Amino acid sequence: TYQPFDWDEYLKESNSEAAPLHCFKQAVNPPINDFKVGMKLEALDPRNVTSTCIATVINVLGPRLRLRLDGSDNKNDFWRLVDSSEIHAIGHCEKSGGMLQPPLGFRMNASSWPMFLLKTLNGAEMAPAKIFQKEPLGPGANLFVVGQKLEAVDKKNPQLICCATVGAVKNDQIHVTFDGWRGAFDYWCRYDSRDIFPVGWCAKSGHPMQPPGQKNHAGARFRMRPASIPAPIPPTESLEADTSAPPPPPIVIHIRKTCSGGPLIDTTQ
Ligand code: MLY
Repeated sequence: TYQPFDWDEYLKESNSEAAPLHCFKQAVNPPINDFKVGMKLEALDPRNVTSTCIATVINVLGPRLRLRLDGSDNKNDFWRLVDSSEIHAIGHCEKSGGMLQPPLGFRMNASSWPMFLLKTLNGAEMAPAKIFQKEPLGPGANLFVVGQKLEAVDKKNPQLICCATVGAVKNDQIHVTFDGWRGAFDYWCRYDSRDIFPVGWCAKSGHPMQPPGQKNHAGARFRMRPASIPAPIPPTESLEADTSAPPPPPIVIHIRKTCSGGPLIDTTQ
């Protein structure tokens, strides 16, 4: 059975606080996801945000959609919340005086776009306008404080939402650091990014959450350990020189004379 991550326990053990709800541009209650795999919609091309393209829902996870631009490849999928301002029902672009564009990297000749569009939309299942949700307003200023915990999209593995900490705050940006991952996945983003969520958002929305990694001391301290195995001794106690103990005996290494010990071993002695 799926056990949700115990944030209360983690906040206590790490002696830290959750960033308050009002810091985030997220709905107080995560939006309902009525989208189905295969539905088509309009989305801004993430690689060329001046273009509105046709996208297909490839996957759904909690209130998020995995999207693929029609006419593009399967290597550039992206995730959007159902209350993203970057997705709309088919027809929205034309109603607002725009024209649907081929995605960046359209796999056919540009001249075949009008016919491709026609064939793509013919008989397609289009996501109804009523299942799109209005984007929340969000805070008017950066209210984050260094050390606060949050849940954040791992931009290198964007299907994942993970345990994270505000590592730094600068003007309208925050540095998102992933607990237990030694900085390899950290990034800066605006305080009103749609990729950051309050503690408990995943559990509330039915989205999986990645617990802290175990690749640094912070992660290791919170790793689940059976009660039968004693806690490791902190390095300050185990590695510091103990002047009361006698010096250890010299180490003797025996090497057979017929063997080569390498350039640093003198076998003539
Ligand atoms: N298999 C990948 C996943 C890394 C995920 C890191 N996130 C959770 C911050 C790896 O180990 O590199």
